[in-house]
Order: sequence, then structure tokens, then C-alpha cells
Amino acid sequence: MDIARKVYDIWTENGTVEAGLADKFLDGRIDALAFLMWGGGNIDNGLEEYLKVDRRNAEDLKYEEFVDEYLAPNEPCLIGSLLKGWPAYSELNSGGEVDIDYLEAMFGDASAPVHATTVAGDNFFGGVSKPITRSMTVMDYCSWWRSHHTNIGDDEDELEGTRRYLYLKDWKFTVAFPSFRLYTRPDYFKEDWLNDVAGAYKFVYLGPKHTCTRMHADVLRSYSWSSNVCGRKRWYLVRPEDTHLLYDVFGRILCPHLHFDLENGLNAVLFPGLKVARKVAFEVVQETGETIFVPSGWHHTVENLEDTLSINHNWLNGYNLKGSWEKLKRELLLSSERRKADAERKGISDFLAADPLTNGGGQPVTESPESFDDDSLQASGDLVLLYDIIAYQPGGRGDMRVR
Ligand SMILES: O=C(O)CCC(=O)C(=O)O
Ligand SMILES: [Fe+2]
Repeated sequence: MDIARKVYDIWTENGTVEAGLADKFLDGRIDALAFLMWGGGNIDNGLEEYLKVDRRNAEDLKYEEFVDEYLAPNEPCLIGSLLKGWPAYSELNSGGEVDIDYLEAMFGDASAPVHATTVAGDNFFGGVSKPITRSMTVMDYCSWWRSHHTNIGDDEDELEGTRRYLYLKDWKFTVAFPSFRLYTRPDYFKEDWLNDVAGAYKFVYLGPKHTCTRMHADVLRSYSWSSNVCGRKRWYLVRPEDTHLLYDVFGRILCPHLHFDLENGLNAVLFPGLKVARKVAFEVVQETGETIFVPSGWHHTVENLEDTLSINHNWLNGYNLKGSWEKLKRELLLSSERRKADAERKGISDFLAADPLTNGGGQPVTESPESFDDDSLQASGDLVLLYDIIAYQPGGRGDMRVR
């Protein structure tokens, strides 16, 4: 009972955010706790065998088949032969290597987000801490690429056994170069309401071998498609219904990657579902020229097995819009409860801070925009976006948006 009480207090922030508790029940994270309390330690830790992702070829996969077999049932797949005729493929892939000189000459002045990770040993996911993101010109990134990435481990990047990697990620290439036709959106992904409305969920990724993306599910439960122009990536994917296995027992911290060190006793206690997650995860190595379809709400990690340049879009349509809405509703509920709790806490602290002899105790609680936390700002931004998507009328009245 004591444990139950403690978990309740932690999940609900001492009973002030009941929605936090509901959320854990709704998405099944409560099961992670069950693993800890009732036999989580006994799960077989034998050989790991991952589930396989279908590999298809665009020449033998009709759009209707893609919809029936992957989009509608929300299952992943790899599709070959979609990059034919892409300038990205002919210009940026030079005999299997990323053509850094071309990239620099054409786009060097643009700025892009770059994630810096420090890794120790072979833990390429950079340990527990999140990568630091900053903006860098493509030219500066190219200089780093030339002088550092090929001799990883050499003096400059080595700090007492740790190494530093830079991953150029989420570069909104089409926003920076709207008239440059680097690629064409494959027909399978043409029903894309997110980019028809917002237009900015289209990215270029460039990272040397060993750069990676930690465990996450894509924004607003969107789908993603990602094509390798150069290089190879290893993906691990986990079904939405297995999400709880990836969280700590308190349902708060998402594991950074599937192979998070469980030999460390504390990790094993904190992430009791992870061993099981490894048994229900899908693994696939995506080769140059292949495109992966990542379904909605599937958590995934990505590792560049070679120097890799990829192009990806996040997208939404009628098949996954309901899932986005459900997720957003939960986020809104959580953030409004948190706001209420913050206001109450502020009320109590104002009351305690006030001089009871001069004003009778306590100040009225006023809510300023600054009191909104990041979650709630994010949720309201997402809500506006979702509204725009629903109100969007393709082809109608100049594709005008209803506000
Ligand atoms: O390629 C990567 O590093 C991450 C890509 C990703 O997460 C996605 O396409 O959804
Ligand atoms: Fe992703």
C-alpha cells in the first residue's frame, strides 16, 4: 500500500494533477509498474530476436496495396526504388559518399540545427543526457565534417575517453530553398494534410557514422517517411500498444534507447519493461536508396551505420488524424491541470509570504502568460495546427485557411 501511495503521489504531483494518473492508465504505462511489482525480474533474458519489417519494391506495390497493407493497419514497411530521378540522389551521392563539396558550394550559407552528442565507449546514444542543439551554417558543419568525423577518436575530439559527434538534423531545406527541386514527394505519401497546411515538416538529415536519434514518437502522432540518399540506418521500432515498456516505473522518463544498459542495477529497476520491449521490437537496416514508412505512434530509435544523408517528412491524413486528436486532448488536459496546480501552489506561497497584519493574508492569484509552461504552449500550438488541418479545404478557394 505504501508503494501504491508513493506512486500515486509521484504520478499526480501529490494529488494535484489527477490527469497525470489517468494518462498512465490510458496508455498502459501502469503495466510497467506491474512488471516491477509482480515478477518483472523473472523475464527471460535469452537471445534477442527482433521482428522484421516488410521490404517492398515500388515497382510491385500499388498505391492501394500500400494503403491496405501498411497505411490503414498502421504497420511499417521499407520501399525500394522511390529515389529514381531525384537530383538529391544524382548530386549529393558521389560514388556512395556524401558529396560535401557540392553541399557546401550550393547551400553553405544556410543555417541548420545541429545536435551535439558526447559519447563514452560504444554508447553512441550519448548516455542519458539529451543532445545539445544549436544553429550552425552548413559551411561550418561541412568544415567540421571534413576535419573531424573521419578521424573520430583523434586528439581534438577525445576528452578522456569521450567523443563528440555533430548531427545536422531537422534542416528545413524546402523553407530555405523553396525553388530548389532536391526530390519529389513519392505518391504513396501524397495525402499529406500536415504539409499542405503547415508546409514545414520536411527535413534533411546529415550525420556521420555513429550519429543517432534517441527514442521518440513523431510530433502529434504523425507518420514519417524517410529516404536514404546516401548511407545506411538501423531502426528499432516499437508498436504504440507496447509504449509502456519503454517508460520508467513512474511513467515519466522515456528510455533513451532500447539497449540502455540494464546491467546497471538501477536502470534495471527503473525500466523493468525494457527487456520485454526488446522481444517485441522490430529491427531493420535501411540501405541507400530505400525509404521507410514509420507508422503513427510507433516509438523508434535511429542509428547511422555509415555517413548518411536522408530526406524525411512528417505527415498526417484521415488515417491518423484521430490519433493526433486523442493525444492532443490528453496533453491539453494535463497542461491545464498543471496550470491549475501551479496557480494553487502560487496562491499558497503568496498567502504564506504575505504579511497577515497588513493585508489580511494572501494575494489574489493572477495568471500571466508567463505562468504557462512549455507543455501548454506546445499543446496550444498543436491545437491551432490541428484546427487548420481540419478546416483546410484542398483546392477550394485558393486553398484558403479558415481561422
Ligand atoms: O534519421 C534520423 O536520425 C531520425 C529520423 C526519424 O526519427 C524519422 O524519420 O521519424
Ligand atoms: Fe522520428
